[in-house]
Amino acid sequence: MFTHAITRRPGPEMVDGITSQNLGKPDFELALEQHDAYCRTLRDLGLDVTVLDAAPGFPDCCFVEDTAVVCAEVAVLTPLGAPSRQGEQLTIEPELARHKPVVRIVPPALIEGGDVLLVDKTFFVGLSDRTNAQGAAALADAVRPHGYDTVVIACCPSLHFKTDVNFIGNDTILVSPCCDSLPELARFRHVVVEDDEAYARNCLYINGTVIVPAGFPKTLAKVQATGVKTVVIDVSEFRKLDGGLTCLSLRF
Ligand code: CIR
Repeated sequence: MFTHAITRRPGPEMVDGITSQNLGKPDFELALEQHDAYCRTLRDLGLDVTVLDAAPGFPDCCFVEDTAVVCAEVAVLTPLGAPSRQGEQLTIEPELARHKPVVRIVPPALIEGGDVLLVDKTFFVGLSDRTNAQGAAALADAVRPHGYDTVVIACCPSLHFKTDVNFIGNDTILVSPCCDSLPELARFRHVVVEDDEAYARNCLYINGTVIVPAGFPKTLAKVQATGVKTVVIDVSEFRKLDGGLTCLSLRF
């Protein structure tokens, strides 16, 4: 069960955030409204939500998921692989320290939270342009004393592992065709999301409800067919920066 979430409002600098999309610049005012709605949804699902102010100098600072990996026992600060985001993890440390003991991973280990999926007591870590093998090993070292296993996966060439794979409850994952046959994921039921709705692979599971991004009817139907409750919200302005639903919060 999650009880808390930390989010961070985007700042006007978000228009200079990193992107691989060709969807235009985000509309800052609309992004603020969508961010408010996102936080409201988490509250409606029972979470105590802390909303931080934007961190000047970090255009991608609203994507807090990448700055840390949090589990029940500890918060692990992650040195981000994107050069313009390096150091961003330190801006979240004071807030995390209010809740958990904090462990810092340091370069040359690099790891972003978007590459880390926690299910029960297992961390699945995808290697990517943002996360290297040293980063995965450092995370494993930080969480092993608390009884967690770490499974390292050399996955598809996507931005993050959770661009391709997300947990939606009932032992089920949403998965890209490319990651569908990974032996490390064989223990799960798979719901394959085809490339025409690739963005919707990044759904967010909160305590029995799956938040699904607006505009992806096939994925919504597939998620609903698993029997789980769903809520749909629009995060179009964050999509313009490659940001999905999971990356807008840290949950614990
Ligand atoms: C970035 O490229 O770092 C941001 N524009 C998007 C980060 C998305 N993070 C995530 O999916 N965990």
